[in-house]
Formats: sequence, structure tokens, C-alpha cells
Amino acid sequence: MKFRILLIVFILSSALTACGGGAPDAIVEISGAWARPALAGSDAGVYMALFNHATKVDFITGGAAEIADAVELRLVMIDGNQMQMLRQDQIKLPANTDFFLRTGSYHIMLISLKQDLVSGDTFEMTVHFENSPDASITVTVIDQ
Ligand SMILES: [Cu+2]
Repeated sequence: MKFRILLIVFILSSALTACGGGAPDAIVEISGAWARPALAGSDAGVYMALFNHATKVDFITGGAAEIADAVELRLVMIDGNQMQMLRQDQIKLPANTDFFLRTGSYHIMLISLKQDLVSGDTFEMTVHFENSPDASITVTVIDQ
């Protein structure tokens, strides 16, 4: 009898562990997504906080936005007083921790905007990951 109760407890706890307490087993949470004001035809960086809740690394592999011709991953490199943006195939998200896309570092670049980005506006875009489901996010245009 005691053994049976232990067995049930074991099965329940395994089920909870397997699904991470109710969340899918691979999930990246995104918050505070923003972009600077920009004119149609130009490019704009998108910045955000990500939290990889998984127990293994994940990677941002790209994105999609209806308001731009293309979406690329970039890294700003400063060499002396030269600033370069290097295209990245992916951006690594360490397991179970925060990672920030920010100015002067890793970011998502919207290429050739189809519309102006005006302070206070919002737009939708999708971020793709290696292991997690696509994330649909709302980006706020902030003049900062
Ligand atoms: Cu850029």
C-alpha cells in the first residue's frame, strides 16, 4: 500500500518535471521589445529582453515582419572608432537565463522599412528559434 502511494507520487512528480510545471518544454519569453523611430526605406534595429526557460541553449534563427522587406540578425562591433554591423546566422540564448538584444550589441535588424516608425506606434513581428516555438511579439517605437 505504501509502495503504491510512493509510486503515484513519483509518477505525478515526473509528469510535472517533464512539462516544466505546465509550460512547454522549450520556451523563450520576450518582453520590452522596442525600436527607434525611422523613416520608410531605411533600416531599424529591434531590441528586447529574452528569457530562455529551457535547460539547454537555444538560438534565435531569424524573424519576420510585414513592415520590412527582410529581417536580419546583427552584431555591432566597435574597432577603434569604426563601428561595424556583422550579420549573424543565429544568436545564442544561454539556458535558464536572461539575454538582451540592445543597442551596440546583438539585435534584430528590419531591412528597408515599408512605413515610417513613429514614436508611440506599435507593430507586430515574429521571432524564430532553433528549439522553441515562434514568438509573435508587439514592438513599441520609442524615441530613446
Ligand atoms: Cu543593425
